[in-house]
Amino acid sequence: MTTTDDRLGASPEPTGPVSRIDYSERIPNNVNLSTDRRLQRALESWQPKFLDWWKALGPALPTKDVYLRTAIAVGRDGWAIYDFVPMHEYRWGIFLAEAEPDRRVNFGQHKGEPAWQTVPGEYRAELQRLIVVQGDTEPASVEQQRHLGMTAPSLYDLRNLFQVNVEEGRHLWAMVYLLQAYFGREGRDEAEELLKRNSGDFDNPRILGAFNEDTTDWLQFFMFTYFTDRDGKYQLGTLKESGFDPLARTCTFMLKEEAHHMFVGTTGVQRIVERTAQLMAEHDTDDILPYGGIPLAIIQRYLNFQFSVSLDLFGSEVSSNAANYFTSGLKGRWAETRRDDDHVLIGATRELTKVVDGRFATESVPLLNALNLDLRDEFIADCRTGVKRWNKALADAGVPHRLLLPHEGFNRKVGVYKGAHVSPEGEIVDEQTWAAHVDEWLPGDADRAAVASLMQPVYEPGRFAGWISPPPHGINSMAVEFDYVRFWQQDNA
Ligand code: BYC
Repeated sequence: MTTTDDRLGASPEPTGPVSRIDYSERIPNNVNLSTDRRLQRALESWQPKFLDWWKALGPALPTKDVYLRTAIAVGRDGWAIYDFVPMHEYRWGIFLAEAEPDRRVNFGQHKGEPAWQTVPGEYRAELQRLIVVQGDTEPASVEQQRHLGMTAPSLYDLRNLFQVNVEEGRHLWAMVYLLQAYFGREGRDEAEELLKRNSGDFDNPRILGAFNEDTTDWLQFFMFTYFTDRDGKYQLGTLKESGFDPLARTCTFMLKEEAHHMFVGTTGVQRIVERTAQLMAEHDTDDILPYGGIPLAIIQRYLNFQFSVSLDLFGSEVSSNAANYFTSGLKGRWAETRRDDDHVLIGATRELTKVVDGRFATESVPLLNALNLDLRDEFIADCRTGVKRWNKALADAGVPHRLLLPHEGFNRKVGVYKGAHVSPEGEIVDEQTWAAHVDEWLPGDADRAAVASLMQPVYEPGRFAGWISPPPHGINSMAVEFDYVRFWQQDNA
C-alpha cells in the first residue's frame, strides 16, 4: 500500500536545455509575460472570467484535491510534476515549446522564408479563424464531460477524467494567449466569446458539430477520447507545422499533453471490451447486461457514432479553405516535413471516392483541395490500430465476435457522403433500409438507458465498477489502489 510520502512522485529531472516555467507569476508562463504589461493585464482580466466559467461549467463533482500532472518545463524530459491539487487552483498557464533557431515556413507559396513571429497582415482573418475554431473545442469538451464525475467507475478513472479536463482548460489558455497577444482588440473579443458559446446551447452553440453532442456516460467518454481527441491530435499536428511560429510552438507543446488523452481513450475502451469478453465467456451469452457488463453490440453502436461524428470534424473532403490554409503556409499536412514531395502541391492530384447515382464513384481531384481528406485518411489509419487492439482482447478471451471500424461514408453530415445512406459495412442503402436498420447501427435511447443503468459511482480506492476491468498499472508509478481523488467528506468523517 502506498504511504503519504510516496504520493508526490515527480517525473525525471530535465536533461537538456529547457525554458522553465515561472510559477511565481499569477499566470505561469514561459513567454516572459511580465515584460509585456499590456498583454499581462489583458490576460489577468480574462483569468477571473475563465475561473467563473470553470466553476459554472467545469467538473460538477465536488472534490477536495486530485493527483494531477502539472507542466513545469517544456523540454523533452522531466516536463511535469504530479501532486495533489484542488482543481480550481490548478496552475493553468501559457507554455510554448522551445523556439527552433532559424525555423522556416516549410510548405506552400512562402516555403523557405523565415517563419513568421508576427501575424502576416494578409492572413490575419484566416489565422484568427483557425485559432478560434481550435480554441472553441477545448472548453466545449470540458462542458460535455461536466457530469461524468458523478458516475466514475473508479478513483483512477475519475482522476484521468479530471486530468483531461484541466489540460483541455490549459489548451484554451494556449489559444487565448495567441488571440490576445497577436490579434489586438478582435482577439480579445474572441477570447471572451470562447467562454460565452456553450456546448449544446440552443442559441449560442460551439462551432463544430461533435462538440455539441452530449457525453452521456463513460462508454461515450472513452469513445470520445479515443476518436475525437484523436482528431485533436491530427489537427494540432497540422497546426504545429504552421509558418506562424507562435502557433506552431504552442501546438507542439499541446501535443505532448494530448498523448495522455489518447491513452485514456484507448485503454478505457480496451478495459471495457476485456470485461465484456470475460462476462461473455463466463456466461456463454451475448446478453451480458443482466450480469453487469456492456454488450458488444452496444459498444459497436457507440463506436459507430463517435467515429462518424469525428470524421465530420475534418470538414469537406474538397475544400478551398484547406487549399488556402496550406498555400498560405498557415496549416500544413500531418508530418509535413517528413513527406517526400515538393510541399507546394501545385498540379498534384489524388483520388476521391463519393456517391454518384447510388454507387461509389472515384474521381481525380487537385490534392491541394483534398487536404482535409489527406488528414482524414491519416486519422482513419490510426483509428484502425485501436480497433485491432480491442479485437485482440476479444480473440484472447476466445470470443468469436469482432468490432468493426465503420465505412467512412457511414452517418456523415459533412462532405461528399452527406445525404447518402451508407451502412457500417460500406453498402449504399436507400432511405427505407436505413430507417429499418438505424437502431442496429447507432445507439438509441434504449442503449443509453442500458449503459446509464450500469453507471454507478465507485469511489473506494482500488475498487472498479463491474463493467470495466482494472488497469494493469496506476498513474506515474503509483499503485492502482492509490486514492487518486480525495473528497471533503473523508476529512470530516
Ligand atoms: N461542424 O471547407 P470546409 C480538438 C464549417 S478537435 C460544423 O468543409 P474547412 C479537441 C467550417 O468551419 C480539433 N461546421 O472545412 C478534441 C467552414 O465554416 P466557415 C479542432 C463545420 O474549413 C477533443 C465551413 O463549414 N481543431 O482539438 O476546410 C477534445 C466549410 O468548411 C464542420 C480544428 O478543427 C463541422 N464538423 O475545415 C478537445 C483545427 N466542418 O469557416 C479538443 C482548426 C466544417 O466557412 N480548424 N465546418 O464559416 C480547421 O482547420 C477547419 O476549420 C476545419 C474545417 C478542419 C474544422
